[in-house]
Amino acid sequence: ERKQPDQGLALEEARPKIKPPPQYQVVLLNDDYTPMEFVVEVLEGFFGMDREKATRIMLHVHTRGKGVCGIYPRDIAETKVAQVNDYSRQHKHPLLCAMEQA
Ligand code: NFA
Repeated sequence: ERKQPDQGLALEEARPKIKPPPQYQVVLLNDDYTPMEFVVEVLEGFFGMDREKATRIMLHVHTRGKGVCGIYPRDIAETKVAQVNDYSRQHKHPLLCAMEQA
């Protein structure tokens, strides 16, 4: 039986550059109209925060203009942004959610 040429140990010789998938910050933007309670409920419902953390992040967005809700791979970040914006529009609030590369 013929032997195949020795291709070496792939794990030792082939060192493909692999990068971790880019991460994205999902952020909320402040506005003058969305009720604070609605923002807290969004942070609890879509980002798994307890009331204390959700209130802290909401107040940060309210006073600083923007705040990070979570950091995710692109597909998950895109889904969160779409879900939050759809939910806010359904409730007739102008709350804006967006993503930024981390
Ligand atoms: N600024 C809004 C208000 O005073 C509350 C708010 C907080 C809105 C965080 C959007 C994001 N009702």
